[in-house]
Amino acid sequence: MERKIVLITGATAGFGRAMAIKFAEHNYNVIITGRRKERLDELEELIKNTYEVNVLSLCFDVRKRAEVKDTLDAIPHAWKRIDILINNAGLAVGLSTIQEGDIDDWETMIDTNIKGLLYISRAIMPGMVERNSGHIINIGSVAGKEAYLKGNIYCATKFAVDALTKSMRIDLLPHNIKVSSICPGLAETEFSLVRFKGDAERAKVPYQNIDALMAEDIADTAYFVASRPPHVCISDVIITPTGQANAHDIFKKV
Ligand code: NDP
Ligand code: 8X3
Repeated sequence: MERKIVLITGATAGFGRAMAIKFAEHNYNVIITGRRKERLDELEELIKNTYEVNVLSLCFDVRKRAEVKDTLDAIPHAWKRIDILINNAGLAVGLSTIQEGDIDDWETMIDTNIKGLLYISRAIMPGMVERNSGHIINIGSVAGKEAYLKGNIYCATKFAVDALTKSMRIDLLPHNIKVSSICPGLAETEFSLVRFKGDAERAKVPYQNIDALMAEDIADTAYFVASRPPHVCISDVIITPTGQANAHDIFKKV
């Protein structure tokens, strides 16, 4: 049987990298994307040396509309039939009250988490519609279920991901396309390092005194969601560490 193809945005770190490895382990051909070319090259090498699958690396910035379209339009024919799109690329930048927020940080989050997801999806959805088949998995967050102190714009972008997931599911319903979201809580990746702009000491704090989720937990979940039978669509998964009840309530061991 022909191998299925999964396209994972933001595969140079964290969830995206773990998901690329997980899907390769399950015999998928994987398209990996991100801005850091050396990381893409390293992951491509690792997957090709470990699994008998094909890898296509695409280095681009999801915020750049023309770059997204041109890159995805130019995918080699053999890779065009994308079965699963995982919209994972995203970030939080900064953690401050809304009245003190940095507008450049706001733009980065809105451009990446909302507009980037839309640019990618707009390029991939017509092929899925044409084939009357496909699955889109959007990575949301507990921050898209409840707002939390100083989360403001990041939360708003993840609320938008929630709304877009629901909208996609409705609009794509006649075309046999599954649309799911996975909404993680605290997970130890490069997320905090990016949020705190490279301040490694500050970035450690959220993960102290709690067994946070690991990227592999999200990869397992994504593969579970993707591997249900054709008549089953998992709409939404909220996944947190056992020590976290929701976006606000985190139990730290002392
Ligand atoms: P990481 O920082 O470890 O990974 C983020 C990935 O997104 C990287 O591969 C990065 O690649 C990519 N990315 C960021 N900006 C762009 C861009 N402009 N263009 C292309 N790729 C980009 O974070 P996580 O793995 O934790 O985050 C993945 C997703 O999960 C995000 O959407 C995040 O909001 C969400 N999330 C994270 C949680 C957590 O606690 N970790 C919890 C809930 C949700 P590169 O820099 O190479 O471009
Ligand atoms: C990332 C989880 O709670 O840090 O989306 O916003 S949180």
